[in-house]
Amino acid sequence: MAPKFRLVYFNIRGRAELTRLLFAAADLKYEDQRFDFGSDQWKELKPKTPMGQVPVLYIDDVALCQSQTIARYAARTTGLAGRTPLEEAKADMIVDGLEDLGKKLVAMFNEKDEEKKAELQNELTGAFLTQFLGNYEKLASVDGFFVGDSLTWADIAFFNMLGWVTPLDPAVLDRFPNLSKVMDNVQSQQGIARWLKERPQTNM
Ligand SMILES: N[C@@H](CCC(=O)N[C@@H](CS)C(=O)NCC(=O)O)C(=O)O
Repeated sequence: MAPKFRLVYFNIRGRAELTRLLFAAADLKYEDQRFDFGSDQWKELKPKTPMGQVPVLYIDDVALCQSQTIARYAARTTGLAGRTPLEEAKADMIVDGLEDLGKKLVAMFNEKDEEKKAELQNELTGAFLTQFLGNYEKLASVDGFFVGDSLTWADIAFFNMLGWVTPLDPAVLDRFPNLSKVMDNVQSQQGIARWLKERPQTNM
């Protein structure tokens, strides 16, 4: 019998959204359990989670935490991890590389001082992104795939991460045709297109 999946997280996209997108791409049914940070539900659950944090994916009674681990498991489960060990490694390389951009985004979003925040944003959307996206452009194919000739979790992870960047600079991908194609490939995938329309609208 197929296992029962339950993904537990706050009511934000945050660190759970990549897994939600992967499940959506494969039309895999799961319970998308959400609660608020300050809720009694979270206070009660926190000590019962493996590392005191969410997201946690419950696979029947097994609790898996660490968002990247969960997403990689979801990618393998849905056939989106790559077809061979080398393809898997290439996809992992793309996903792990996105962490460098993720860290800069988190630092910027968490900055309380408005002047410093603006400085961090300028740095990010300037030289850093130009170089970062220049490298990623070379790693994507003209058909818009990072690995092989079909969608993998690398494409979906890129799409998900760029969702935090495009509100800061909507034209950021204009000079990157391969990456623009990756974005198109992901958002036009049937399950993902449906999820993007129906997912809860949250500001993070
Ligand atoms: N490395 C962990 C970090 C998880 C994490 O920082 N979770 C935050 C929410 S995004 C959390 O649970 N915060 C509440 C708390 O620590 O009490 C992962 O990627 O899953």
